[in-house]
Amino acid sequence: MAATGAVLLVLLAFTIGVFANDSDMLQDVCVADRESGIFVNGFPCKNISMITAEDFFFAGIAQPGKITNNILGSKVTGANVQDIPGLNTLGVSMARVDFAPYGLNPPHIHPRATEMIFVLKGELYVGFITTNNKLISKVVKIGETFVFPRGLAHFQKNLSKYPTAVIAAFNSQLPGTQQFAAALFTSKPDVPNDILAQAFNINTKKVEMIRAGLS
Ligand SMILES: *[C@@H]1O[C@H](CO)[C@@H](O)[C@H](O)[C@H]1NC(C)=O
Ligand SMILES: *[C@@H]1O[C@H](CO)[C@@H](O)[C@H](O)[C@H]1NC(C)=O
Ligand SMILES: CC(=O)N[C@H]1CO[C@H](CO)[C@@H](O)[C@@H]1O
Repeated sequence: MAATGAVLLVLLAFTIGVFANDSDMLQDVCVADRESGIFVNGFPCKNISMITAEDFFFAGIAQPGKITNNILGSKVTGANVQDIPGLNTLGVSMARVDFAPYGLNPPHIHPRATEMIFVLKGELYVGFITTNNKLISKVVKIGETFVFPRGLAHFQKNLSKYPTAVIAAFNSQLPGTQQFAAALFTSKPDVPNDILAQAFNINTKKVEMIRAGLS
């Protein structure tokens, strides 16, 4: 019985380890045809005779992103399959994050990817939290890298006196992002106040205060 359990556990770990990534490609390229109106896992392919270098090119992370959220003071600029159709089925993407003074990229997860950051400039306090609620954190500086394992809560905060930015790499064409504060307090329709009050052990007035502060 114990042996069967162990085998099942190993199989489960194996399955998660091996299959927890974007699907393998079955051809050279499958440039996303976002006008097709067909919904599949990923995007259908453009006619290969119609593809060009532009399908594989993006200049959008060459320059700092414009920071418009003054509470958080950070801006994420994606470079994923929504920006680069040639990434469809390739299982990788990037992003750039720019930080205002004391700017924060707030706690969030990427359901489909591990993330590796490279500090372009400045100094950041970064961390992730394991499923045992252990915080793994570090101050990282220009030229240094840090890894946020797939699906775990993580954040980055600008600490330095200098302009701060990171480049992020992901093992998914579209890693997806879910910010905890936004997901819980600004969803449409609302998560009921009593659910949040009970979850955070606060009263519903405080739930409404948090909601108001975020929207
Ligand atoms: C792909 O494009 C080529 C060139 O325009 C065309 O000859 C061919 O019929 C197209 N294939 C399909 C399946 O539409
Ligand atoms: C963070 O970066 C901005 C520029 O994006 C810079 O002006 C600011 O001084 C930095 N913040 C801190 C706390 O050093
Ligand atoms: C590196 C890796 O884990 N690759 C796997 C990704 O997922 C596909 C199935 O979708 C596997 O075939 C790969 O081995």
